[in-house]
Amino acid sequence: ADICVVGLGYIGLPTASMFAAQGFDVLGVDVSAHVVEIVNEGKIHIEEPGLRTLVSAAVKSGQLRAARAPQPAKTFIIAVPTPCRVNEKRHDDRSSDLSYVDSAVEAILPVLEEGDLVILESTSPPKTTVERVAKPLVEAGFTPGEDVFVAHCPERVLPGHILRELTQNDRVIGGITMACAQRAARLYASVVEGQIHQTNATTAELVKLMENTFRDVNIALANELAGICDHLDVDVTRVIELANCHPRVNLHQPGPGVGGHCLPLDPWFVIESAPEQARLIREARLLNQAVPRYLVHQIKDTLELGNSSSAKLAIFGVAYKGNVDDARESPGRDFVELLEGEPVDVAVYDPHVRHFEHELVGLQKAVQDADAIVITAAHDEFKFIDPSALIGLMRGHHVFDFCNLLDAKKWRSAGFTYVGRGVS
Ligand code: SAJ
Repeated sequence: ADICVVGLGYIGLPTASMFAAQGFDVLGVDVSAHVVEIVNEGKIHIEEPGLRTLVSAAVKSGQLRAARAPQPAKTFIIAVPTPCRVNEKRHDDRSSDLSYVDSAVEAILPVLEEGDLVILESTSPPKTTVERVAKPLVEAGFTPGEDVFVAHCPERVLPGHILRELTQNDRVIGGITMACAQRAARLYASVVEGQIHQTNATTAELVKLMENTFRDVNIALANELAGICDHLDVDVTRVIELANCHPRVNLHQPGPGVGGHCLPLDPWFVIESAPEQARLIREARLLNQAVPRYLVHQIKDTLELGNSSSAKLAIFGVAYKGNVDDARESPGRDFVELLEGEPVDVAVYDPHVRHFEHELVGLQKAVQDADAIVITAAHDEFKFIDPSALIGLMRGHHVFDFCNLLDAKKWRSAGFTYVGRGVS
């Protein structure tokens, strides 16, 4: 094959099919027999707009096929998960788990030949490319930059827009040596329309991590501001709107917490690599992590929920953000888990999510006899709900709009007590 992509998940499969669509002969590798079978049938196992058509065309044309182990190829692209787990010793700390990267490198080594290029696309802690990719190759007798080429090219696409962003975004390419960066840059230049920036591997790792850390720290600032506004009885939305009229200010939006597979994890890779230096990043991460707990308290205080009284809450939205179907690492999930320890009945409604541990119910059933509606994901559908059609079904009349998504006036005039995020 021209290219062997190891890991056929949210990044690997779109990447493999993009190269295949450009005429490369691509082999996709996954340890899961199920994934290999599905892809070979021209189908997909993940949701992403446009991906089904692309994969099906690539498989039909013979440019893309899947297997469970790598085969000889000129280029290997590693796109495996790099999870971050709660530290056993310090529970408010997390540590990276690079075992999938290690196994990918181990699987590639037996088929690696002189002149080949190995690229790590997975988001990784600083120095991973040097220590976990290049080093094993050196130990196997290769000399990176001379007889093999090693680079880090982090993916930077937004779920829901992956196919467009794969080709249009700029790419940062970090080589173990300059020759490595140049080799990888040539490959991406043939499929990417955005600019290609070359640097060294550790810089590229930190660039990717800091993009998401920038977002996380800024959201923490917005979440802190929401708390300040609660305290001062000022409307946070108005503060942000007016402050952002300044040409050099861009306050982010507060919300029910920060979810997804990137923002809640990537800052930990930076913290882990420089714990003494990364103090603000750590503080911001812990602040964002604590938001659901703070808001559950706010609900309990407002509804005057003691240990003896009980209530029914309708949680709207357990996806990690608006208009996606992905409920892993989501603030809504944190709310459901936190409320499990309270004397409340929880009903979950989400028009996008299909798989969730807690039972998912329809809108009517969720609000039936409920005391409050709690918005924890900014799905567009919620904006079109008619509050006057719901209030009669409910026992109470509270709405906690933690995404500041709803039209407060409309809900108030329908008889609801509206509480927004940093807006009371
Ligand atoms: N959020 C806020 N307030 C905001 C913006 C977002 O509370 O002002 C919350 C969202 O509701 C969500 C979380 O942050 O819970 C993350 O959402 P997101 O849209 O910021 O990011 P992701 O995780 O979907 O994708 C990010 C993107 N990174 C950046 O925009 C810098 C994407 O480009 C990356 O490729 C992706 O992470 C990744 O894979 O690293």
